[in-house]
Amino acid sequence: MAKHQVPAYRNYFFGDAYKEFLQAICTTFMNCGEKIGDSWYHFTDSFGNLWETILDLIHFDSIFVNIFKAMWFALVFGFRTGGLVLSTILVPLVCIAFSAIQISVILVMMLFVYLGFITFRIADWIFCQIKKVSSNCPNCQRMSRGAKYSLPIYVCECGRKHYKLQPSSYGILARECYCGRKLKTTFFNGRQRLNGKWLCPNCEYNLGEALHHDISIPVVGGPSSGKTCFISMAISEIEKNAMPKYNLNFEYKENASLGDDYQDNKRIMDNGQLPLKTNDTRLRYYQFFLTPKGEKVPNLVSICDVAGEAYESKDEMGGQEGFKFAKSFVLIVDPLSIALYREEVESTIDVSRYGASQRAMEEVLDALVRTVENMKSSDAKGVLDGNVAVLFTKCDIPGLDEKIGEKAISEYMERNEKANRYDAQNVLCERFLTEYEEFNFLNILKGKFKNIQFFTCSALGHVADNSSFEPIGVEDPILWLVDKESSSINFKNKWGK
Ligand SMILES: Nc1nc2c(ncn2[C@@H]2O[C@H](COP(=O)(O)OP(=O)(O)O)[C@@H](O)[C@H]2O)c(=O)[nH]1
Ligand SMILES: [Mg+2]
Ligand SMILES: [Zn+2]
Ligand SMILES: [Zn+2]
Repeated sequence: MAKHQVPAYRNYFFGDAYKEFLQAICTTFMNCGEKIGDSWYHFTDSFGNLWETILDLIHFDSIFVNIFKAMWFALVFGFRTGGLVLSTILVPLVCIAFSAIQISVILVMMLFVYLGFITFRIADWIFCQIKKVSSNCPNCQRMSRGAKYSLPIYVCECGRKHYKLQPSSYGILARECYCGRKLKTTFFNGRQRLNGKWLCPNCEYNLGEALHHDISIPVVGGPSSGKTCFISMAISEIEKNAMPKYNLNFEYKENASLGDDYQDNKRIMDNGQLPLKTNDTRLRYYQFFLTPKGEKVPNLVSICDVAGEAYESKDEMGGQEGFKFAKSFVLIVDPLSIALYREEVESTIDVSRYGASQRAMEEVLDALVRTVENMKSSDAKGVLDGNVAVLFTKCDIPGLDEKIGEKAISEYMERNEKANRYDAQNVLCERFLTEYEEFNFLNILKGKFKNIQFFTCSALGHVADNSSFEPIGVEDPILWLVDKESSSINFKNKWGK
Protein backbone atom coordinates (compact mmCIF):
# COMPACT_ATOMS: atom_id res chain seq x y z
CA MET A 1 0.00 0.00 0.00
CA ALA A 2 1.23 3.49 -0.79
CA LYS A 3 2.49 5.40 2.17
CA HIS A 4 0.20 8.21 3.12
CA GLN A 5 1.39 11.62 4.25
CA VAL A 6 0.39 12.17 7.87
CA PRO A 7 -1.15 15.64 8.25
CA ALA A 8 0.04 16.12 11.82
CA TYR A 9 2.97 17.60 13.70
CA ARG A 10 5.64 15.16 14.83
CA ASN A 11 6.13 14.58 18.52
CA TYR A 12 8.89 16.94 19.81
CA PHE A 13 11.34 14.11 20.46
CA PHE A 14 11.03 12.84 16.89
CA GLY A 15 10.98 16.19 15.11
CA ASP A 16 12.25 19.48 16.51
CA ALA A 17 14.34 17.86 19.24
CA TYR A 18 16.63 16.41 16.58
CA LYS A 19 17.17 19.78 14.94
CA GLU A 20 17.69 21.66 18.16
CA PHE A 21 20.22 19.18 19.51
CA LEU A 22 22.11 19.06 16.22
CA GLN A 23 22.22 22.85 16.21
CA ALA A 24 23.47 22.90 19.81
CA ILE A 25 26.24 20.42 18.95
CA CYS A 26 27.25 22.43 15.86
CA THR A 27 27.43 25.61 17.91
CA THR A 28 29.57 23.89 20.54
CA PHE A 29 32.02 22.63 17.94
CA MET A 30 32.07 25.99 16.15
CA ASN A 31 32.92 27.69 19.46
CA CYS A 32 35.54 25.07 20.00
CA GLY A 33 37.02 25.80 16.55
CA GLU A 34 37.02 29.54 17.32
CA LYS A 35 38.89 28.87 20.57
CA ILE A 36 41.57 26.90 18.69
CA GLY A 37 41.80 29.69 16.08
CA ASP A 38 42.26 32.32 18.79
CA SER A 39 44.94 30.28 20.54
CA TRP A 40 46.72 29.70 17.24
CA TYR A 41 46.65 33.47 16.56
CA HIS A 42 48.05 34.27 20.00
CA PHE A 43 50.63 31.50 19.63
CA THR A 44 51.95 32.79 16.28
CA ASP A 45 51.75 36.42 17.49
CA SER A 46 53.82 35.68 20.61
CA PHE A 47 56.27 33.60 18.58
CA GLY A 48 56.70 36.59 16.15
CA ASN A 49 57.46 38.95 19.03
CA LEU A 50 59.96 36.55 20.57
CA TRP A 51 61.65 35.89 17.22
CA GLU A 52 62.07 39.65 16.49
CA THR A 53 63.61 40.26 19.92
CA ILE A 54 65.99 37.33 19.42
CA LEU A 55 67.03 38.77 16.04
CA ASP A 56 67.65 42.16 17.75
CA LEU A 57 69.79 40.41 20.38
CA ILE A 58 71.83 38.71 17.65
CA HIS A 59 72.55 42.19 16.20
CA PHE A 60 73.56 43.37 19.72
CA ASP A 61 70.91 46.16 19.67
CA SER A 62 70.17 47.59 23.13
CA ILE A 63 71.24 44.32 24.73
CA PHE A 64 69.96 44.91 28.27
CA VAL A 65 66.52 46.06 27.24
CA ASN A 66 66.26 43.23 24.73
CA ILE A 67 67.32 40.55 27.19
CA PHE A 68 64.44 41.55 29.46
CA LYS A 69 62.17 41.85 26.44
CA ALA A 70 63.21 38.39 25.23
CA MET A 71 62.63 36.90 28.67
CA TRP A 72 59.19 38.49 28.78
CA PHE A 73 58.27 37.35 25.28
CA ALA A 74 59.60 33.86 25.99
CA LEU A 75 57.30 33.76 29.00
CA VAL A 76 54.35 34.93 26.90
CA PHE A 77 55.28 32.41 24.18
CA GLY A 78 55.40 29.59 26.71
CA PHE A 79 52.05 30.66 28.07
CA ARG A 80 50.50 30.83 24.57
CA THR A 81 51.95 27.43 23.63
CA GLY A 82 50.32 25.98 26.73
CA GLY A 83 47.07 27.69 25.70
CA LEU A 84 47.29 26.21 22.19
CA VAL A 85 47.95 22.73 23.53
CA LEU A 86 45.03 23.05 25.96
CA SER A 87 42.58 24.36 23.36
CA THR A 88 43.48 21.76 20.73
CA ILE A 89 43.22 18.84 23.14
CA LEU A 90 41.18 19.74 26.18
CA VAL A 91 38.47 21.94 24.61
CA PRO A 92 37.52 19.35 21.95
CA LEU A 93 37.45 16.68 24.64
CA VAL A 94 35.08 18.77 26.73
CA CYS A 95 32.96 19.53 23.64
CA ILE A 96 32.77 15.84 22.75
CA ALA A 97 31.88 14.92 26.31
CA PHE A 98 29.12 17.51 26.49
CA SER A 99 27.71 16.50 23.09
CA ALA A 100 27.78 12.86 24.13
CA ILE A 101 25.77 13.72 27.23
CA GLN A 102 23.30 15.73 25.13
CA ILE A 103 22.91 12.91 22.62
CA SER A 104 22.38 10.34 25.36
CA VAL A 105 19.75 12.52 26.98
CA ILE A 106 17.78 12.87 23.76
CA LEU A 107 18.17 9.16 22.98
CA VAL A 108 16.82 8.25 26.40
CA MET A 109 13.91 10.66 25.95
CA MET A 110 13.18 9.21 22.50
CA LEU A 111 13.31 5.73 23.94
CA PHE A 112 10.72 6.71 26.54
CA VAL A 113 8.43 8.23 23.93
CA TYR A 114 8.94 5.18 21.72
CA LEU A 115 8.18 2.78 24.55
CA GLY A 116 5.22 5.00 25.42
CA PHE A 117 3.58 4.78 22.04
CA ILE A 118 4.38 1.11 21.59
CA THR A 119 2.82 0.39 25.00
CA PHE A 120 -0.30 2.40 24.24
CA ARG A 121 -0.57 0.99 20.74
CA ILE A 122 -0.48 -2.54 22.18
CA ALA A 123 -2.94 -1.59 24.94
CA ASP A 124 -5.32 -0.14 22.34
CA TRP A 125 -4.98 -3.34 20.28
CA ILE A 126 -5.70 -5.52 23.31
CA PHE A 127 -8.75 -3.37 24.09
CA CYS A 128 -9.99 -3.96 20.52
CA GLN A 129 -9.45 -7.71 20.88
CA ILE A 130 -11.19 -8.02 24.24
CA LYS A 131 -14.10 -5.81 23.26
CA LYS A 132 -14.23 -7.44 19.82
CA VAL A 133 -14.07 -4.06 18.08
CA SER A 134 -14.58 -4.48 14.35
CA SER A 135 -15.78 -2.66 11.28
CA ASN A 136 -18.18 -3.89 8.67
CA CYS A 137 -18.74 -1.93 5.48
CA PRO A 138 -22.23 -2.04 3.94
CA ASN A 139 -20.76 -0.76 0.68
CA CYS A 140 -17.81 -3.07 -0.12
CA GLN A 141 -18.98 -5.77 2.38
CA ARG A 142 -15.49 -5.99 3.89
CA MET A 143 -15.37 -6.79 7.56
CA SER A 144 -12.27 -6.42 9.66
CA ARG A 145 -11.99 -7.86 13.13
CA GLY A 146 -9.75 -9.84 15.44
CA ALA A 147 -6.03 -9.75 14.72
CA LYS A 148 -6.78 -8.37 11.26
CA TYR A 149 -8.80 -5.46 12.58
CA SER A 150 -7.90 -2.24 10.82
CA LEU A 151 -9.02 1.08 12.17
CA PRO A 152 -11.24 3.13 9.83
CA ILE A 153 -9.71 6.24 8.27
CA TYR A 154 -10.37 9.36 10.32
CA VAL A 155 -11.30 12.54 8.46
CA CYS A 156 -10.64 15.58 10.65
CA GLU A 157 -13.19 18.39 10.67
CA CYS A 158 -10.71 20.31 8.51
CA GLY A 159 -10.97 17.57 5.86
CA ARG A 160 -7.48 16.09 6.31
CA LYS A 161 -7.32 12.29 6.36
CA HIS A 162 -5.56 10.42 9.14
CA TYR A 163 -5.13 6.88 7.84
CA LYS A 164 -4.01 5.42 11.14
CA LEU A 165 -5.09 7.51 14.09
CA GLN A 166 -3.18 5.55 16.70
CA PRO A 167 -0.28 6.15 19.12
CA SER A 168 2.78 6.94 17.01
CA SER A 169 5.74 9.30 16.67
CA TYR A 170 3.12 11.98 15.99
CA GLY A 171 1.85 11.69 19.53
CA ILE A 172 1.23 9.04 22.12
CA LEU A 173 -2.30 9.73 23.40
CA ALA A 174 -3.12 12.61 21.08
CA ARG A 175 -1.69 14.26 17.99
CA GLU A 176 -2.04 17.72 16.58
CA CYS A 177 -3.59 17.91 13.10
CA TYR A 178 -2.15 20.59 10.81
CA CYS A 179 -5.37 22.54 11.47
CA GLY A 180 -4.42 22.74 15.15
CA ARG A 181 -7.08 20.33 16.44
CA LYS A 182 -5.92 17.86 19.08
CA LEU A 183 -6.95 14.36 18.03
CA LYS A 184 -7.17 11.55 20.58
CA THR A 185 -5.42 8.39 19.41
CA THR A 186 -6.83 5.59 21.57
CA PHE A 187 -10.24 4.22 22.44
CA PHE A 188 -9.62 4.68 26.18
CA ASN A 189 -9.30 8.41 25.97
CA GLY A 190 -12.09 9.06 23.52
CA ARG A 191 -10.85 8.67 19.93
CA GLN A 192 -14.36 7.43 19.06
CA ARG A 193 -15.93 10.69 20.26
CA LEU A 194 -14.05 12.91 17.79
CA ASN A 195 -16.29 15.09 15.65
CA GLY A 196 -14.90 14.10 12.24
CA LYS A 197 -15.94 11.21 9.99
CA TRP A 198 -14.78 7.58 9.88
CA LEU A 199 -14.31 5.96 6.47
CA CYS A 200 -13.98 2.32 5.45
CA PRO A 201 -10.23 1.59 5.12
CA ASN A 202 -10.99 -0.37 1.95
CA CYS A 203 -13.47 1.73 -0.07
CA GLU A 204 -13.70 4.95 1.96
CA TYR A 205 -17.46 4.65 2.48
CA ASN A 206 -18.62 6.79 5.43
CA LEU A 207 -19.06 4.30 8.28
CA GLY A 208 -20.37 6.78 10.82
CA GLU A 209 -18.78 5.38 13.97
CA ALA A 210 -15.46 3.83 14.81
CA LEU A 211 -16.13 1.90 17.99
CA HIS A 212 -18.49 -1.04 17.82
CA HIS A 213 -18.71 -4.80 17.65
CA ASP A 214 -20.10 -5.97 14.32
CA ILE A 215 -22.49 -8.86 13.99
CA SER A 216 -23.23 -9.71 10.41
CA ILE A 217 -26.25 -11.89 9.66
CA PRO A 218 -26.99 -12.77 6.02
CA VAL A 219 -30.57 -13.92 5.50
CA VAL A 220 -30.52 -16.76 3.02
CA GLY A 221 -33.50 -18.13 1.14
CA GLY A 222 -34.95 -18.76 -2.30
CA PRO A 223 -36.83 -16.11 -4.30
CA SER A 224 -40.15 -15.18 -2.64
CA SER A 225 -39.40 -17.25 0.44
CA GLY A 226 -40.18 -14.19 2.58
CA LYS A 227 -36.75 -12.74 3.35
CA THR A 228 -37.60 -9.09 2.91
CA CYS A 229 -40.89 -9.35 4.84
CA PHE A 230 -39.10 -11.13 7.68
CA ILE A 231 -36.21 -8.65 7.84
CA SER A 232 -38.44 -5.56 7.90
CA MET A 233 -40.71 -7.03 10.53
CA ALA A 234 -37.92 -8.46 12.68
CA ILE A 235 -36.10 -5.12 12.84
CA SER A 236 -39.22 -3.11 13.54
CA GLU A 237 -40.34 -5.54 16.27
CA ILE A 238 -36.91 -5.45 17.88
CA GLU A 239 -37.05 -1.65 17.67
CA LYS A 240 -40.46 -1.70 19.38
CA ASN A 241 -39.52 -4.15 22.13
CA ALA A 242 -35.86 -3.34 22.80
CA MET A 243 -36.97 -1.28 25.82
CA PRO A 244 -38.20 -2.37 28.29
CA LYS A 245 -38.80 -6.00 27.23
CA TYR A 246 -35.16 -6.81 26.38
CA ASN A 247 -33.58 -3.94 28.30
CA LEU A 248 -31.49 -2.99 25.27
CA ASN A 249 -30.93 0.34 23.56
CA PHE A 250 -31.92 0.26 19.89
CA GLU A 251 -30.83 2.76 17.27
CA TYR A 252 -31.30 2.26 13.54
CA LYS A 253 -28.28 3.26 11.43
CA GLU A 254 -29.55 4.34 8.06
CA ASN A 255 -27.30 4.01 5.00
CA ALA A 256 -29.21 6.51 2.90
CA SER A 257 -26.60 6.73 0.14
CA LEU A 258 -26.89 2.96 -0.45
CA GLY A 259 -30.67 3.16 -0.94
CA ASP A 260 -31.67 1.94 2.53
CA ASP A 261 -35.40 1.14 2.28
CA TYR A 262 -36.06 0.06 5.88
CA GLN A 263 -38.06 3.15 6.82
CA ASP A 264 -40.02 3.02 3.53
CA ASN A 265 -40.80 -0.67 3.95
CA LYS A 266 -41.83 -0.12 7.55
CA ARG A 267 -44.24 2.62 6.52
CA ILE A 268 -45.66 0.51 3.68
CA MET A 269 -46.11 -2.49 5.96
CA ASP A 270 -47.67 -0.38 8.72
CA ASN A 271 -50.40 0.22 6.16
CA GLY A 272 -50.91 -3.48 5.60
CA GLN A 273 -49.09 -3.56 2.26
CA LEU A 274 -46.20 -5.73 1.08
CA PRO A 275 -42.67 -4.30 1.00
CA LEU A 276 -40.96 -3.20 -2.20
CA LYS A 277 -39.39 -6.07 -4.10
CA THR A 278 -35.60 -6.13 -3.87
CA ASN A 279 -34.37 -6.24 -7.43
CA ASP A 280 -30.63 -5.79 -7.11
CA THR A 281 -28.61 -8.91 -6.49
CA ARG A 282 -26.07 -7.32 -4.15
CA LEU A 283 -26.28 -7.71 -0.42
CA ARG A 284 -28.41 -5.01 1.14
CA TYR A 285 -27.33 -4.12 4.67
CA TYR A 286 -29.87 -3.16 7.29
CA GLN A 287 -27.88 -1.96 10.29
CA PHE A 288 -28.87 -1.14 13.83
CA PHE A 289 -27.21 -0.74 17.20
CA LEU A 290 -28.43 -3.06 19.94
CA THR A 291 -26.66 -2.57 23.22
CA PRO A 292 -27.23 -3.06 26.94
CA LYS A 293 -27.39 0.19 28.91
CA GLY A 294 -24.01 1.44 30.01
CA GLU A 295 -22.01 -0.81 27.67
CA LYS A 296 -19.19 1.24 26.10
CA VAL A 297 -18.84 -0.80 22.92
CA PRO A 298 -22.19 -0.98 21.09
CA ASN A 299 -23.19 -3.99 19.00
CA LEU A 300 -23.80 -3.06 15.39
CA VAL A 301 -26.04 -5.71 13.88
CA SER A 302 -26.10 -5.94 10.06
CA ILE A 303 -28.94 -7.98 8.62
CA CYS A 304 -28.04 -8.67 5.01
CA ASP A 305 -30.73 -9.26 2.40
CA VAL A 306 -29.90 -10.51 -1.03
CA ALA A 307 -32.44 -10.95 -3.77
CA GLY A 308 -33.10 -14.71 -3.94
CA GLU A 309 -32.34 -14.69 -7.65
CA ALA A 310 -28.68 -14.44 -6.76
CA TYR A 311 -28.76 -18.03 -5.55
CA GLU A 312 -29.55 -19.12 -9.07
CA SER A 313 -26.07 -18.36 -10.24
CA LYS A 314 -22.86 -19.32 -8.57
CA ASP A 315 -21.11 -16.16 -9.78
CA GLU A 316 -23.65 -13.90 -8.14
CA MET A 317 -23.25 -15.64 -4.80
CA GLY A 318 -19.48 -15.74 -5.14
CA GLY A 319 -19.51 -11.98 -5.65
CA GLN A 320 -21.16 -11.45 -2.26
CA GLU A 321 -18.02 -11.03 -0.22
CA GLY A 322 -20.08 -10.34 2.87
CA PHE A 323 -20.77 -14.07 3.26
CA LYS A 324 -17.11 -14.67 3.90
CA PHE A 325 -17.13 -12.62 7.07
CA ALA A 326 -20.41 -13.80 8.55
CA LYS A 327 -20.47 -16.26 11.44
CA SER A 328 -24.25 -16.29 11.72
CA PHE A 329 -26.92 -17.03 9.16
CA VAL A 330 -30.68 -17.05 9.02
CA LEU A 331 -31.76 -19.76 6.64
CA ILE A 332 -35.33 -19.12 5.54
CA VAL A 333 -37.49 -22.14 4.86
CA ASP A 334 -40.69 -21.38 2.99
CA PRO A 335 -42.88 -24.40 3.84
CA LEU A 336 -44.45 -24.07 0.40
CA SER A 337 -41.10 -24.76 -1.23
CA ILE A 338 -41.25 -28.27 0.26
CA ALA A 339 -42.72 -30.16 -2.68
CA LEU A 340 -44.68 -32.82 -0.76
CA TYR A 341 -46.11 -30.29 1.66
CA ARG A 342 -47.13 -27.95 -1.15
CA GLU A 343 -48.91 -30.77 -2.92
CA GLU A 344 -50.74 -31.59 0.29
CA VAL A 345 -52.05 -28.07 0.94
CA GLU A 346 -52.56 -26.99 -2.66
CA SER A 347 -56.07 -28.41 -2.61
CA THR A 348 -57.13 -26.49 0.50
CA ILE A 349 -55.42 -23.08 0.16
CA ASP A 350 -54.64 -20.66 -2.65
CA VAL A 351 -50.87 -21.12 -2.65
CA SER A 352 -50.26 -18.08 -4.86
CA ARG A 353 -51.50 -15.79 -2.08
CA TYR A 354 -48.55 -16.90 0.03
CA GLY A 355 -46.00 -16.00 -2.61
CA ALA A 356 -44.84 -19.61 -2.67
CA SER A 357 -41.15 -20.05 -3.36
CA GLN A 358 -40.54 -22.54 -6.16
CA ARG A 359 -36.95 -23.09 -5.33
CA ALA A 360 -35.99 -26.29 -3.51
CA MET A 361 -34.38 -25.50 -0.18
CA GLU A 362 -31.63 -28.02 -0.53
CA GLU A 363 -30.43 -26.12 -3.62
CA VAL A 364 -30.41 -22.83 -1.71
CA LEU A 365 -28.58 -24.43 1.19
CA ASP A 366 -26.15 -26.13 -1.15
CA ALA A 367 -25.38 -22.82 -2.89
CA LEU A 368 -24.80 -21.19 0.50
CA VAL A 369 -22.49 -23.95 1.73
CA ARG A 370 -20.48 -23.92 -1.49
CA THR A 371 -20.15 -20.15 -1.45
CA VAL A 372 -19.04 -20.05 2.16
CA GLU A 373 -16.61 -22.93 1.66
CA ASN A 374 -15.07 -21.41 -1.45
CA MET A 375 -14.58 -18.08 0.24
CA LYS A 376 -13.00 -19.52 3.33
CA SER A 377 -9.72 -21.36 3.02
CA SER A 378 -10.06 -24.50 0.94
CA ASP A 379 -9.08 -26.76 3.84
CA ALA A 380 -12.17 -25.66 5.75
CA LYS A 381 -14.24 -28.23 3.89
CA GLY A 382 -15.40 -29.97 7.05
CA VAL A 383 -17.89 -28.53 9.49
CA LEU A 384 -18.47 -24.79 9.22
CA ASP A 385 -18.31 -23.14 12.60
CA GLY A 386 -21.16 -20.69 11.96
CA ASN A 387 -24.45 -20.45 13.83
CA VAL A 388 -27.54 -21.11 11.76
CA ALA A 389 -31.06 -20.13 12.67
CA VAL A 390 -33.30 -22.23 10.43
CA LEU A 391 -36.50 -20.27 10.20
CA PHE A 392 -39.83 -21.57 8.90
CA THR A 393 -41.72 -18.57 7.56
CA LYS A 394 -45.37 -18.09 6.62
CA CYS A 395 -46.49 -20.19 9.60
CA ASP A 396 -49.90 -18.55 9.32
CA ILE A 397 -50.63 -21.15 6.63
CA PRO A 398 -53.68 -22.97 8.02
CA GLY A 399 -52.73 -26.19 9.77
CA LEU A 400 -49.06 -25.37 10.29
CA ASP A 401 -49.52 -24.16 13.84
CA GLU A 402 -50.59 -27.67 14.82
CA LYS A 403 -47.52 -29.18 13.16
CA ILE A 404 -44.63 -26.87 14.07
CA GLY A 405 -46.11 -23.66 15.54
CA GLU A 406 -47.06 -22.55 19.06
CA LYS A 407 -49.80 -25.14 19.42
CA ALA A 408 -47.45 -27.98 18.55
CA ILE A 409 -44.81 -26.64 20.91
CA SER A 410 -47.18 -26.38 23.88
CA GLU A 411 -48.48 -29.86 23.23
CA TYR A 412 -44.98 -31.28 22.95
CA MET A 413 -43.92 -29.59 26.18
CA GLU A 414 -46.96 -30.92 28.02
CA ARG A 415 -45.98 -34.40 27.03
CA ASN A 416 -42.25 -33.91 27.67
CA GLU A 417 -41.90 -31.95 30.87
CA LYS A 418 -38.15 -31.60 30.72
CA ALA A 419 -38.02 -30.07 27.25
CA ASN A 420 -37.84 -26.29 26.88
CA ARG A 421 -39.56 -24.60 23.97
CA TYR A 422 -36.42 -24.39 21.83
CA ASP A 423 -35.69 -28.08 22.17
CA ALA A 424 -39.33 -28.71 21.31
CA GLN A 425 -39.04 -26.51 18.26
CA ASN A 426 -35.97 -28.43 17.07
CA VAL A 427 -37.68 -31.78 17.44
CA LEU A 428 -40.89 -30.64 15.74
CA CYS A 429 -39.21 -28.96 12.78
CA GLU A 430 -36.91 -31.91 12.16
CA ARG A 431 -39.87 -34.24 12.37
CA PHE A 432 -41.70 -32.04 9.84
CA LEU A 433 -38.78 -32.10 7.40
CA THR A 434 -38.50 -35.87 7.73
CA GLU A 435 -42.24 -36.32 7.28
CA TYR A 436 -42.06 -34.44 3.97
CA GLU A 437 -38.91 -36.24 2.89
CA GLU A 438 -36.46 -33.34 2.89
CA PHE A 439 -33.65 -35.74 3.77
CA ASN A 440 -30.99 -34.08 1.62
CA PHE A 441 -31.64 -30.71 3.14
CA LEU A 442 -31.41 -32.12 6.67
CA ASN A 443 -28.25 -34.04 5.86
CA ILE A 444 -26.42 -31.06 4.39
CA LEU A 445 -27.57 -28.86 7.24
CA LYS A 446 -26.52 -31.21 10.01
CA GLY A 447 -23.36 -32.27 8.23
CA LYS A 448 -22.10 -28.77 7.62
CA PHE A 449 -23.12 -26.65 10.60
CA LYS A 450 -22.35 -27.17 14.25
CA ASN A 451 -24.82 -24.81 15.87
CA ILE A 452 -28.35 -25.13 14.55
CA GLN A 453 -31.57 -23.88 16.08
CA PHE A 454 -34.97 -24.12 14.40
CA PHE A 455 -37.51 -21.30 14.65
CA THR A 456 -40.96 -20.68 13.27
CA CYS A 457 -42.44 -17.32 12.43
CA SER A 458 -45.04 -15.50 10.49
CA ALA A 459 -43.78 -12.14 9.34
CA LEU A 460 -47.24 -10.99 8.33
CA GLY A 461 -49.62 -13.02 10.51
CA HIS A 462 -51.99 -13.47 7.58
CA VAL A 463 -52.11 -13.13 3.81
CA ALA A 464 -51.87 -9.53 2.68
CA ASP A 465 -55.38 -8.06 2.62
CA ASN A 466 -54.63 -4.41 3.48
CA SER A 467 -55.42 -5.01 7.15
CA SER A 468 -52.53 -4.48 9.52
CA PHE A 469 -49.98 -7.27 9.83
CA GLU A 470 -49.43 -9.21 13.03
CA PRO A 471 -45.89 -10.57 13.09
CA ILE A 472 -45.28 -13.62 15.29
CA GLY A 473 -41.89 -14.99 16.34
CA VAL A 474 -39.76 -12.73 14.13
CA GLU A 475 -37.44 -11.44 16.87
CA ASP A 476 -36.17 -14.72 18.29
CA PRO A 477 -33.97 -15.93 15.41
CA ILE A 478 -32.11 -12.60 15.29
CA LEU A 479 -31.80 -12.34 19.07
CA TRP A 480 -30.51 -15.91 19.30
CA LEU A 481 -27.76 -15.20 16.76
CA VAL A 482 -26.90 -11.83 18.33
CA ASP A 483 -26.69 -13.49 21.75
CA LYS A 484 -24.32 -16.14 20.34
CA GLU A 485 -21.91 -13.51 19.00
CA SER A 486 -22.20 -10.64 21.45
CA SER A 487 -20.34 -10.81 24.73
CA SER A 488 -22.38 -7.97 26.22
CA ILE A 489 -25.82 -9.43 25.49
CA ASN A 490 -26.92 -12.43 27.51
CA PHE A 491 -30.28 -14.12 26.99
CA LYS A 492 -29.33 -17.45 28.59
CA ASN A 493 -32.54 -17.39 30.67
CA LYS A 494 -34.59 -16.93 27.55
CA TRP A 495 -33.17 -19.96 25.75
CA GLY A 496 -33.02 -21.98 28.92
CA LYS A 497 -29.39 -22.98 28.29
N1 LIG B 1 -49.07 -15.34 4.50
C1 LIG B 1 -47.83 -14.91 4.52
N2 LIG B 1 -47.21 -14.56 3.40
C2 LIG B 1 -45.94 -14.12 3.45
C3 LIG B 1 -45.24 -14.03 4.67
N3 LIG B 1 -43.98 -13.58 4.41
C4 LIG B 1 -43.93 -13.39 3.07
N4 LIG B 1 -45.09 -13.72 2.49
C5 LIG B 1 -45.44 -13.69 1.07
O1 LIG B 1 -44.27 -14.02 0.35
C6 LIG B 1 -44.01 -13.05 -0.64
C7 LIG B 1 -42.54 -12.88 -0.83
O2 LIG B 1 -41.98 -12.24 0.29
P1 LIG B 1 -40.65 -11.43 0.19
O3 LIG B 1 -40.31 -11.05 1.57
O4 LIG B 1 -40.72 -10.36 -0.81
O5 LIG B 1 -39.68 -12.58 -0.31
P2 LIG B 1 -38.14 -12.50 -0.74
O6 LIG B 1 -38.13 -12.58 -2.22
O7 LIG B 1 -37.55 -13.73 -0.13
O8 LIG B 1 -37.58 -11.24 -0.20
C8 LIG B 1 -44.70 -11.81 -0.14
O9 LIG B 1 -45.11 -11.03 -1.22
C9 LIG B 1 -45.88 -12.34 0.62
O10 LIG B 1 -46.98 -12.49 -0.22
C10 LIG B 1 -45.93 -14.41 5.86
O11 LIG B 1 -45.39 -14.38 6.97
N5 LIG B 1 -47.20 -14.84 5.73
MG1 LIG C 1 -36.61 -9.74 -1.09
ZN1 LIG D 1 -7.59 18.91 11.06
ZN1 LIG E 1 -15.89 -0.44 2.29
